[in-house]
Amino acid sequence: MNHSVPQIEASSLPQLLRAMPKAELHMHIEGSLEPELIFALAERNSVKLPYASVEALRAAYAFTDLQSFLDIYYAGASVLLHEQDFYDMARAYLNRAVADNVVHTEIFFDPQTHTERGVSMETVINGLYRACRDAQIEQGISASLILSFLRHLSEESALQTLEAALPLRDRFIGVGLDSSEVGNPPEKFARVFARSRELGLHLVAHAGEEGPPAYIWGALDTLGVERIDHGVQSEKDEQLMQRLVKEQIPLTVCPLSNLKLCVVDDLADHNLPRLLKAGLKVMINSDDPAYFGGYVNENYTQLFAATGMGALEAYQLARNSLEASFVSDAQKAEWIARLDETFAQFAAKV
Ligand code: ES4
Ligand code: ZN
Repeated sequence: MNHSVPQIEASSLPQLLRAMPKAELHMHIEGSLEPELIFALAERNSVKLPYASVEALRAAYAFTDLQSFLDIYYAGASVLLHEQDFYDMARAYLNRAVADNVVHTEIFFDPQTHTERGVSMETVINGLYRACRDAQIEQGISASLILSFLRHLSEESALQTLEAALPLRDRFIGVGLDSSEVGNPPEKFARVFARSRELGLHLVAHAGEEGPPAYIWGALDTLGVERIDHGVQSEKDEQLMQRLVKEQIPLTVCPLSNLKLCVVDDLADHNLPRLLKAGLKVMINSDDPAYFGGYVNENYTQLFAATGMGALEAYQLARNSLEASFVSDAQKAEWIARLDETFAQFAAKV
C-alpha cells in the first residue's frame, strides 16, 4: 500500500498537504459561517445580535467543551432566514474548500436549527443545493448534502424532520446525528435511522467525540452507520479498535475541533497518528471551520507540524478520505489516480 508513495522532502510537506486532492466528509455548513458573514446577514435581515461587533463575537469563541460551543453556534445560525442566505453561506465554504484542493465534500446541515425558527425546509435545502450545483459547474468541486438530526431533541422531532424533507429526497444523500452527545445515546434514534435506511439514504453519526465507546458500538449495531464522525474515544476499547480495523469503518476525525473543545489538551497528543498506525481508516476534516481556527488544510498543516507525521501519512489520510466518500468506485479511482500523480510530481521536484 505505502510502497507506491515516493520519497518527498520534508520542506515540501506544507505545499504537498495543500496540493493533494482530498475529500472533506465532516463539516457542518452552519459552522462555516464566519463572524463577518454573520454580521452582514444580521444587517441584511434586520436580526439583532447579542454582540456589538465582529471582534466581540470572535472573542466569545473560547470554548471549554462541546456544549459551550453549541450555544454560540446555534445563536450564530439565527441570522439565516432566506434561501439566498443559505446559498451565500455554502458558496463561501465551497470557495475555501476549492482553495484547499478539496475535490469532494459531504456537507452536514441541521434543518431543525432553522425549521424551529420558522424557516421552511425548502428554503434551507434549496439554497444549499443550488450552491453545491453552481460550485460544481463553475469550480469543478463535487458537493453533496447530509441531513443531520439534532440529538438533544426528541426522536419524534427527527422523524417529523425526515418526513418534511422527503419531497426533496433527491437533494441529499444521507442522514447524520449531531449536537449534544453525552446523555443522548444512538439508541434514542433507532427508528428514524431504520426509516432512513428503508429510504436508501446513507447513514452516519457522531459518536465518541465526548461520549463513551458504548456510543460507537450503538451507532454501528443499533443505527447501522457506515461511518463514525469523530470516534476518537475508540482508543479506550481494544475490542472496538479491532472491529474498526477489521471492518475498515471510517472515522471522520477533526483535530482542531478536538483541540478547541478540549477533547485533547495539546495537538501534539492527538491520537490520530496512533489510530492511523493501528490500521483504522481515519482522515482529517474541519468540523466547524469558522469556529475552530481553520479550514481543512489548516487542520492538516497544524496536526502534521505538531505530531511530526510525514508524506506517507499524508498519502494515506488523503486516500482514506476519498475511499470513505459516498461516490462511485469509478469516481474514487479517478481521484486516487490524481492523488498518485500529485505525489509523483512532488517526488520529481527533489
Ligand atoms: C458539532 Cl463539533 C460538533 N459536535 C457535535 N455536533 C455538532 N454540530 C456542529 N458541530
Ligand atoms: Zn461534527
